[in-house]
Amino acid sequence: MKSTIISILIAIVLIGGAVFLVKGKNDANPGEVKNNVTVVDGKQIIEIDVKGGYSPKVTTAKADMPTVIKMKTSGTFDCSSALTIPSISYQKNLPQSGVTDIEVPAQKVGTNLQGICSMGMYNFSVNFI
Ligand SMILES: [Cu+2]
Repeated sequence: MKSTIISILIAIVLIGGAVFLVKGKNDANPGEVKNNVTVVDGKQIIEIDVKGGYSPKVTTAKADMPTVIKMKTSGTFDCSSALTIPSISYQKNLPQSGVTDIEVPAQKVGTNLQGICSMGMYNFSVNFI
């Protein structure tokens, strides 16, 4: 009888642990919306994490404003560090760790700026509204 109760308790703990793990994974979803746009001295700063892809994948930013995209790498050894932004003729290999500023001239309303890795595997976009 006592061992039955103990095994039920163990089962509850295991299920609880599994639920916790799954929930934790969802919280780290790179597609999640997060506040990565700030305005400093009339310049718009967009921060994007680069590692195994780009995060966040979609950013909404203000049009008609000079913009800097800060690409942040940290131990990034995959091809997401080989970045291309075709619409502004940008192409660069980002350092394995560090922050790279990309100057983007003011964009028109409705512009969708796309960044892609050298192989076209990973991408991100900035919608200017
Ligand atoms: Cu790639």
